[in-house]
Amino acid sequence: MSTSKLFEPYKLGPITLSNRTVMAPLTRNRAIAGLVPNPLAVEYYAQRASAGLLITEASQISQQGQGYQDTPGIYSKEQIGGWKKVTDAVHAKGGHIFIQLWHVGRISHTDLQPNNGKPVAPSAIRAKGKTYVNNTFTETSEPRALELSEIPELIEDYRVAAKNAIEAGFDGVEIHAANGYLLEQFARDSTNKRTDEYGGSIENRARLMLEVTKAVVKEIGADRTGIRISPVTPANDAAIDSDPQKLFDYIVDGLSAEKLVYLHVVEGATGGPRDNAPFDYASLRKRFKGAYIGNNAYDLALAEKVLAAGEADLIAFGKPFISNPDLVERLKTGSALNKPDQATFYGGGAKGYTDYPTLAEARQAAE
Ligand code: 8OZ
Repeated sequence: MSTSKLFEPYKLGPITLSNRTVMAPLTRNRAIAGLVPNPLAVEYYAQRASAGLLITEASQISQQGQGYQDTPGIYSKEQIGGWKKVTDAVHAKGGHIFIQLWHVGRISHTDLQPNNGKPVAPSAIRAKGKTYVNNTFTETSEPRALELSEIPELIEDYRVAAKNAIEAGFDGVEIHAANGYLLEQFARDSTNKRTDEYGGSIENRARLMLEVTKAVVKEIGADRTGIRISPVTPANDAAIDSDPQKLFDYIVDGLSAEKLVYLHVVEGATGGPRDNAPFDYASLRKRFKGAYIGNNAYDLALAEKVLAAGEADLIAFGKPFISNPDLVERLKTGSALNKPDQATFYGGGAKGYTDYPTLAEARQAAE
């Protein structure tokens, strides 16, 4: 039985997590009509409620913010109602849950956009790569640059989504500022070629992320607001910034000044190597006053090492949580893990979603 820090409680703002594991946000593309969370999501998240903190799959703040089919939203009454069932079930099992607020920016397709318009981005630069629409992988559409006059309504969409999240019973929200989506597109000089106050200098490129953060904090409070960043990921065709360290040191200073409850960092290439590019994560850790959540390819040994060294407060696991509803119990007892089935990650029903067995269920089945 492990006695590492990973299984000790942690006070995150007003809530106390029962341990230091976090279920990372995981896109599953199972929303039903109206982009309402699937009723199966109630069981899926409740099955995983022994995580210290659950973060939902990325959920778009508006129709414009959607980039893949069947991802849930957090902008309609029906969506709020669907999520309320999820949060109630998680809370009934003693768990805690944040929702990830998402705007994909240019990683979208005209078929998903209001009036089949172009997806929006800092600049009209198309991402090389595919999104999933109409039941198939499809090239992303050419985006258009957001007008300066559209930025206040965009920030307003984040604010309303945060308000909706609290109405839906979430313990807080995570602003998705990672993985090549809108806020990261604005931050990096590879994807942002604007000449107004949202482009050019680091200060200007960070502006949207910090303004969104301020709006969300003002609406729901800093102790219920976290953010996810990925300083050097190549995800979604976002070439690494010309000076990622300077950029993200500046951003994290700004986030810390807002007193956000946590900073969630994808270290390295999302879902890939942790050392794809040089970056000093300790610098972010030092600058940020709230909790630091480390993520990307952690196993038990690395999680224990990093927590023991004080390099992180919490550790987020992604794929292991897909295939192990009782991941915490398995890690604690040194038990084998179920392997995730990639074929059922995106779309479909209960298979590969709510049917992964717990240790007890596996034992029973073996009898
Ligand atoms: C996998 C497939 C589609 C979207 C991310 C929201 O990378 C995602 C995502 C992951 O942050």
